[in-house]
Amino acid sequence: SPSMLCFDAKPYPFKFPPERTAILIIDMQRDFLLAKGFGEIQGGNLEAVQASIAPTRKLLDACRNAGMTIVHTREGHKPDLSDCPSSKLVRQSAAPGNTQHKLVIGDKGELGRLLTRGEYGHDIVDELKPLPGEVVIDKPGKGSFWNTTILHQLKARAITHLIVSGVTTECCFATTIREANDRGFECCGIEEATSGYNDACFKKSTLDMIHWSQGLFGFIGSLQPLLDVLA
Ligand code: TIU
Repeated sequence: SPSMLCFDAKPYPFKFPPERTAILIIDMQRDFLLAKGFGEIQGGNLEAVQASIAPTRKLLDACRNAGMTIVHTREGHKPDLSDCPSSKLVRQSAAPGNTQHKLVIGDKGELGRLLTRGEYGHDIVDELKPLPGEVVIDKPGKGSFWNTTILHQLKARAITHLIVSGVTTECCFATTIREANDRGFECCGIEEATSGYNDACFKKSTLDMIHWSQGLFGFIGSLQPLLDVLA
């Protein structure tokens, strides 16, 4: 059986076999993190969301050095939006009755067409740019498992455990952990390496829901104890 590492987490220490563990970096795209991107246009607090960039870089460096499987995801759509879920088309794209957002998915913003594959804003921020050989998953949904190959990519590498980071905590980070938990993966989110568009209370609620009741959806740990065991 594979060798295990262990670090402090809620609701109890997280044990994982590094060679069967992938780090997921959710949607660290310019559209969600930078000024004039989709997130800011939708009313997100950029200062709050940018807080996870530097800690996620530390986590990524440590996991690369440990030789772990690295998986990056990007939320976005084909240029004709044919892969955009109908609910999202109605509320976040130019549909009759949508008066909430001035610019919506597929519209041209200053970083290119919003959440559209191939555009500058759709790609990952420079600090976290994927290296050759790392897995990049393009996803049309909030979760990483719907309409993607991620399950096959993880199974092909015999991955059983996931360390999860990225943005936003309340949206794609939480949805992905819930999807992964239902598929049998042991998940641990890293508190400093995720952030969202709201206040600290909003983030705390999301993280508490994940580890509540003896780990309803998984574990939540802090960055430094994980860096210590990977060193
Ligand atoms: N709106 C929001 O908080 N997030 C997203 O739309 N996508 C991700 O969380 N990546």
